[in-house]
Amino acid sequence: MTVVRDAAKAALKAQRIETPSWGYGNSGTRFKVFAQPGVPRTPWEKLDDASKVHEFTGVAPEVSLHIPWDRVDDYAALAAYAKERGLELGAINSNTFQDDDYRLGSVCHPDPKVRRKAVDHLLDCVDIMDATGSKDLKLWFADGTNYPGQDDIAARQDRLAESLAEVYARLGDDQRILLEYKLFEPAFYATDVPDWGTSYAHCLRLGPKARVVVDTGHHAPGTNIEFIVAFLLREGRLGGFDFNSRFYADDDLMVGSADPFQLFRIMHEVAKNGGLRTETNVAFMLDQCHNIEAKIPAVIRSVMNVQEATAKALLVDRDALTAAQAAGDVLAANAVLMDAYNTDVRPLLREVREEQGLNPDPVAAYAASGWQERIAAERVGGEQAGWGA
Ligand code: AOS
Ligand code: ZN
Ligand code: ZN
Repeated sequence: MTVVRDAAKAALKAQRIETPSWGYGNSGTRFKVFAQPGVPRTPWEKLDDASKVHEFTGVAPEVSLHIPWDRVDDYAALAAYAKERGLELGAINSNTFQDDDYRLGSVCHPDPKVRRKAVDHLLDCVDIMDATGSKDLKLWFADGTNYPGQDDIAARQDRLAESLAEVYARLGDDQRILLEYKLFEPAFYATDVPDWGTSYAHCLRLGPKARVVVDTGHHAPGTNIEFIVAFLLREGRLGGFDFNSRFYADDDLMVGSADPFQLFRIMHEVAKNGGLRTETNVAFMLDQCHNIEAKIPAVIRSVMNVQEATAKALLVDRDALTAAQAAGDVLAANAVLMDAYNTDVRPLLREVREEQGLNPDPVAAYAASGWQERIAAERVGGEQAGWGA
């Protein structure tokens, strides 16, 4: 078991969890967004906050940006600013859902002029990636219809495929499209990329630089997300995660808060199927909004929740599991998984942090750092980061 523990510790130290710029700003649900003192007013200040999360956890060096919420004049300067703080700019998230033009969709819109505008925005996002050094363009489309008959479902797929192909052709050799799916909302009848199968089919047509991103909050209740993860990893098409929790629909609560067992099952499939290896290139991103809870501590807690699920997944006794599965011993196989899940991994993670020169308790270390008091005093007025993602 010492060997397993040591390997787990090494993997935990190597883990990278990307945090979202919009998680630091005043964002939340489509209802009231409760303003908090000291929230960032600019993308630069969002990076300052993200650097605190990395400072106290040691595993969150990347920050996803959202365009236009994080629009700046000089993206190379923003990347340099990130670098000075030990950070890197991660996925660029596009926005083809906020303008009035997008009432009937963006890349699937029946009017070619609107599709052109949407595709041009996506191409702009690739230009930004060139400047920031970001490798991933994360696409989520709010496209869909609210009423049967409103538009032609198959024609919308054709428009989507055509738009995606144009963006794909613009990608550099080491850049990727990560295509996100979402069952419903804001469209209520037929979403144009509602599930992993639709995303996967488009990615297959596009080519090897297109992969599926799994937002944990975007499924029907009861969906077996870990099956999707295992399948996509096996096909080499899992691009990454948008981690969050949901109780009912897409509500972007802290990952691991609603169903830690589900997160463990997902991380077990990730770990078992090579998803933690650098070369597999799976992006572990958070996609969350913190509306009533303090933002930076919430991001720290979320990172820790991912670490805990990962630690448990890494402690699964794989030899025992394989042996029980081969013997058809249902109860023994299930017990192997449950033993790992029921292990208290917090002492192990405290050890990992100490070995990395970190405070074993990131939440307490952040609270003691005085950063929260400082930003509350220095930053007057926070920007509205945008509609909840
Ligand atoms: C929307 O529901 C999604 O979860 C997106 O991932 C979102 O668009 C993005 O993360 C930020 O805009
Ligand atoms: Zn998402
Ligand atoms: Zn979402």
